[in-house]
Amino acid sequence: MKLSIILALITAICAAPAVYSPANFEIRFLLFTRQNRVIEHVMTLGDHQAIQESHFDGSKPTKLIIHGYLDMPELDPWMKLMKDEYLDNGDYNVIIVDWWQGNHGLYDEAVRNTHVTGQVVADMIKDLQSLKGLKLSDVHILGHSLGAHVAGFTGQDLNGQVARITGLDPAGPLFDGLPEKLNPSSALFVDAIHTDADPLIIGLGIHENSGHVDFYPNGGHNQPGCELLPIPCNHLAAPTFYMASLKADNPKGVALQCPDYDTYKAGKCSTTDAVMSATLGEDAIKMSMYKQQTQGTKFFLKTHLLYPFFEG
Ligand SMILES: [Ca+2]
Repeated sequence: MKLSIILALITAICAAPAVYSPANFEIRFLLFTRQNRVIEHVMTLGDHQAIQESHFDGSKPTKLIIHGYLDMPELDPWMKLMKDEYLDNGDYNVIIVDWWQGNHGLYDEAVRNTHVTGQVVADMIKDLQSLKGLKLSDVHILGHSLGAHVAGFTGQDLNGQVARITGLDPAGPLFDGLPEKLNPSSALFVDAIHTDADPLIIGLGIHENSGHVDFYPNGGHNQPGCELLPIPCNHLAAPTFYMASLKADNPKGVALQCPDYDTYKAGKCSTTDAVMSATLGEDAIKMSMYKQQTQGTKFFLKTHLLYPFFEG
C-alpha cells in the first residue's frame, strides 16, 4: 500500500467521531423514592416493565448519582448517604448508577467505559422521558471522579439539555488536557468541586476547570485531615462537602471568585457583590447567571477540619 494511502486512512480514522460498542457489562439503576427509601428498585436499560412498575414519578425532580473508579454502592457509603440527605430534605427520584462491572479492571479500560456508560445513562433517561414523563429540566446528575465524566458524556448525548451536572472532583488521569470530558457544554449548568487537583501519584483530580462554576475548597489540592491518607481522602472530600451542603440548617459554604488561592488567602477577594460570591453545593445553581460562559470561573473557600465544615 502506498504511503499516501496509508496516511489518508490514518487521517480519516483520526478525524472520524469515536464510535463505542454497546456496553458488554451490566449497568444497574438503583431507584430510591420516599415510597422506597431503604430498598432499591433495580432497573436496567430495556427492562420497561421494571421502569413501569417503579415509584419513579416524572413530576418530581430527579437526582442521578454516579460513582468513580473501583467504587460501587455497596463498597463506599457516600452514595446512599447522599440519597438519604436528598430524601430527608425533598421529594425526589434518586437513582444511583452502579457501573461497577465496567470500572474495576485496568484504569484505561474503565476510562474507555465511561463513554458507553454515559450513553446507557442517556438512553435510560430517554426511556424515563417516554415511559414516566421525566423532563430534562428536572434532571440533575452528580458524578464523582470518573463518574463526573460519565455524567458529562450523558449530558453531551442529550445535547447539553440536562438542567444540571455536578462534578465531584472529576478524575484527572487520561482526561487532563484532553477534549473529551465533563465541560460546560455537557449541561445547561455545570458546577464542579475540586479537592485533589494534583498530578497522579499524589492526586486523582483534574487540574482544569470542569464547569461554568468551579469551587476549590482550601485551594483544591489538599484537604484538612487528609495528611495521613491523602489518597483517597482528598478525592472523597468533594462528595463529603456536597453532602454537608444538603443539610438545611448547616452553615453555607460561601466561596469567593478569585484568580488563585494565594490571592484569596491574602484577603484580596472579599466582596459583597453577589456575582463574585457563590455557595458550594446544592445552592450553586443560584450562580446560573454564569451558564453562558464557556470557561469555568474559579471560586475559593476555606473549610474547617470537621463537620459542618463551613462558616456560613
Ligand atoms: Ca492532593
